[in-house]
Amino acid sequence: MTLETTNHGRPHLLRLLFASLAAMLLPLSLSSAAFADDEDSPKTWTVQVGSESSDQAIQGMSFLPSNIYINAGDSVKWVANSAEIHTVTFLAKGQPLKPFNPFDPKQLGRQGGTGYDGHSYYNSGIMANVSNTGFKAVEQYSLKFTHTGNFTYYCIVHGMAMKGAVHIRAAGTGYPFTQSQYDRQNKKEERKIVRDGEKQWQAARKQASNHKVIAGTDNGTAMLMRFVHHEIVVRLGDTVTFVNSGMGAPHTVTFGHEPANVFAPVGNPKNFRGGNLSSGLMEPGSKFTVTFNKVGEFDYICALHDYMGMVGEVEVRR
Ligand SMILES: [Cu+2]
Repeated sequence: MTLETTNHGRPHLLRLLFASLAAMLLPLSLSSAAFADDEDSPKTWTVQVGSESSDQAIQGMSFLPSNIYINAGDSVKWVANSAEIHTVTFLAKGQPLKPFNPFDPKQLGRQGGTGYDGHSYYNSGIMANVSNTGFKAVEQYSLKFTHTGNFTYYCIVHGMAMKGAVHIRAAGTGYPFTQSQYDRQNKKEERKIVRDGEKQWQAARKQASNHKVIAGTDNGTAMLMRFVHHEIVVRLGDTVTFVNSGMGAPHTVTFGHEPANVFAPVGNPKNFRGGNLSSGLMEPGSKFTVTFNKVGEFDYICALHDYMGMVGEVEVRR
């Protein structure tokens, strides 16, 4: 698959443009700037959904900021910030958080209105900043908040590993942070996630061999979406173990055609002679062992993350 990069860079350019415009206009508009900061006028706040390294290899399971303090009457706009899919989901009162079901339309698509009522099920649907995820993904989701209180929401793809909260106070309350303070903190968080991902990548390289492939790893926040090593060479009749050494994200090892249901295993891994073979969903900590009984070069993918570059090859020699 080719990577969709159409939108990359554009928001940044726009921000630069606005920043320079603002700098030019600033001396003329001090009074109106003060007026715009009036805490009685409703504001729209922005929360980033996910984060990633520029090559998409490292993905973050975070809402940034994870806690946002707003006033009744304000809105929150969530913006997709990664190729990895996420959701913004407020569960109904008493509704349990269940494992992600990629066939449930109530999880995949938008649910609920544009104003949060404080107790019903609201869902953004699948969010991503690219269009080749295999899902119908949206880039933005907004809700207006009129009830005061503290409301937790989840990404139902990543469950307990990825949650955030909106804290709504009475209209007119002073805000503890400005949007630019949140944004600065977000940038720090994003850099930390990339650093953590790179450390995991280095550790994976040390653990990996020609007979052991690390099929993704994560620390519950930073995820590595790569096979390590992505190219290996083995002898005819050798066995290779693929290990998901993470704690939050599932992956697959899929040779041949991508099955319609990537969650179900396909083929016999004890005797692989080319063609279709798939691990099914590899939960964190699980292994998939394949014996290669045919000479050749065999490409495989993670059916969930191939569009961000999670692909590999096994070369089998006599
Ligand atoms: Cu994967």
